[in-house]
Amino acid sequence: MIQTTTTAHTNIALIKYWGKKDPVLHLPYTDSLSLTLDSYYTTTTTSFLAGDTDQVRVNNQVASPQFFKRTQQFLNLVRTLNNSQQAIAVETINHVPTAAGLASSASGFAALSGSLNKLFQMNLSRKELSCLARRGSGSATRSIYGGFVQWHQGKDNPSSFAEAIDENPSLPIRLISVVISKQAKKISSTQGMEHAVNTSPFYAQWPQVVNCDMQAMLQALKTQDLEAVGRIAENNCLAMHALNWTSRPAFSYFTKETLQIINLVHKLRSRGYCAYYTIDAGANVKVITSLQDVAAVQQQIQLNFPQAQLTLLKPGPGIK
Ligand code: 2P0
Repeated sequence: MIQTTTTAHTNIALIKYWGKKDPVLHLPYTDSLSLTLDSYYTTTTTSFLAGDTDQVRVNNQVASPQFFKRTQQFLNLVRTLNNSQQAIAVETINHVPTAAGLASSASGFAALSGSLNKLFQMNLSRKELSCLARRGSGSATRSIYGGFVQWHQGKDNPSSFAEAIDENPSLPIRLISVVISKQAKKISSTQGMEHAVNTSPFYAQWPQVVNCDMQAMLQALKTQDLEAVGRIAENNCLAMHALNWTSRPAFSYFTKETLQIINLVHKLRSRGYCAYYTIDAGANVKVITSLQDVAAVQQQIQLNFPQAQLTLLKPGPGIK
């Protein structure tokens, strides 16, 4: 039996993707930029099945109907590309604990794309693989590569791909994932960004904001300016969330604790620590800091939020 396995790591966006100009192809309105993370990854094995029913298992259990449906849609796409009707078995192991507050769809669809690429002997380049992963989930586009990664929005399927900017960063960046809420978010990323695109009067500004932030971020990475990387990421994150606050009706992923952690980060920064924050489509906060300050920053967060679960994150590799 032919069986192929691929591992892909999660990523955190420092310049956010928020809005699709083509919801079917998952073409975003803007570029985005992320850091692939070391500790959290997904390993996916695929094989052909004799019958005509796909099988999807996650962490050694039959997948939920919702997970099965999303995976099968992706299998259908890959079968169409390969002129195939064969049923497929998918075995996914997520080393992304829900407690980490990070999405597993990025690593999940990147790993699935890599595994199917080998199973169908498609011989896709990494650039083509990132296009394929995009069809599963936008953020998966970036998880093909390690380190700092830019996703070019593009104008059609082949031109919307990710590219490595620095796969083995020497920048001493560290992240602390601060999990304060394990409740499932009420509004998914897909729904949240769609609502912002359709109703926020400020959405028209978003592409300009991202263009500016992207230029500044690329420059900061070139000059290895970690404080600038943190500052630009924090500002971009706030601009993304402002789209949600200004949607009609307005919504927010922030909770009381989110704002309290933001305040603490400001306080730590005023005391001279390298500390910035970024927040995705949820209440949890990722604190951006330096190798030098990470221990002190971590200690201060834990002291102020004894109930929070903290995880230390470093740059990670691309798919294997
Ligand atoms: C990002 N997020 O750039 C942004 C920032 C969350 C906030 O991409 O609809 O699961 O499947 O393309 O990739 C999370 O959304 O959304 C995300 P779909 P995805 O990382």
